[in-house]
Amino acid sequence: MRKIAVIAATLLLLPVLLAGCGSSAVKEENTDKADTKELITVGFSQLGAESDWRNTNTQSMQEALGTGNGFNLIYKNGQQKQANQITAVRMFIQQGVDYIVLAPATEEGWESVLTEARDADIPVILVDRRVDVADKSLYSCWVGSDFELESKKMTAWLKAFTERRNISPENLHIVNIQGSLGSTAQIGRTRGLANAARENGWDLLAEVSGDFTENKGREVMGALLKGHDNINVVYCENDNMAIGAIDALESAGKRVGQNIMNGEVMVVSFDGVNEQSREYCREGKISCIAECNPLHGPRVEALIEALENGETPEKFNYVDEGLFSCVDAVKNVVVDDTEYTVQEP
Ligand code: GZL
Repeated sequence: MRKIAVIAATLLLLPVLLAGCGSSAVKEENTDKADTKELITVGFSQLGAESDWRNTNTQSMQEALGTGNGFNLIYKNGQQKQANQITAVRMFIQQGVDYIVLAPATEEGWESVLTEARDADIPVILVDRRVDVADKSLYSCWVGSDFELESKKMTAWLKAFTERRNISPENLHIVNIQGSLGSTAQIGRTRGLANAARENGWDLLAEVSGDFTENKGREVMGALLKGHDNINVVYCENDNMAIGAIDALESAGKRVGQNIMNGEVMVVSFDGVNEQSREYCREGKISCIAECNPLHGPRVEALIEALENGETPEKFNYVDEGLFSCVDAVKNVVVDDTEYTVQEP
């Protein structure tokens, strides 16, 4: 947008400049223009509003990229549809924004629109989930979570819990209520559980997507209970689905907790943003939450400032995240030689 502003200002001043008589008033005006820092226009394509995590992420971006911080933010909600996001990115290109920030719903199918952005000389910053493109120069940088590490922390917690309670690995009968299929968060959290189940000898009964929403989580849990009578661990790839799943479990007369050898069903989850899920964690209805940090706004602001200063930021920027639980059996876990202390939610 600033590009358009500069060209327009120059064309307006051209007659005066050509006449070789820029009056002091024009000069002062021109000087004034040079002094006022133009707002940086950012087109932000958010994937949707499916969860509390997503809404907190949106709020963080809107606060960091507000006019008070020197930004003109154009926000578009993709309603979890890639086609809507591609339309939004194309609109940003036509508008001539200074930067595009993209939170992609899924990893595949971004080459052509990101190529159009590069051809228009508009830098793209990715937030949260990733895109699967061969040419990594199609985006300047990415900020988000290591989703497989989140899963490794969760499964390390689950392994430590079974060892402290002398539960044989083969007695864990797990269902995975997955996030939106093809999203980086789902891919990493699903892979982490599948690897741990194979390595530890856990019985992974089913993997079904709840699309990161509470209603779908409730619906999927109900269907899983009809198909399996021995479920004792429900691994939910976000809090909203865990809340829906707990509702379905209790409606079916199940007790939710840690006494899984005596009929209770353990629920574990990801995010730690939703207040209801944090309350459930304090009550023990959710046994463990792997934190997923939504506050990417300040990081994106810093990345844009770096790019404005001609710097080359790190390509991949990871946020720090922990583990929440009130189950006293496990105080910390070690993953890839790093110790994570379990915190109260
Ligand atoms: C994770 C993010 C996921 C959250 C869900 O970074 O992509 O999407 O875990 C959200 O709550 O819907």
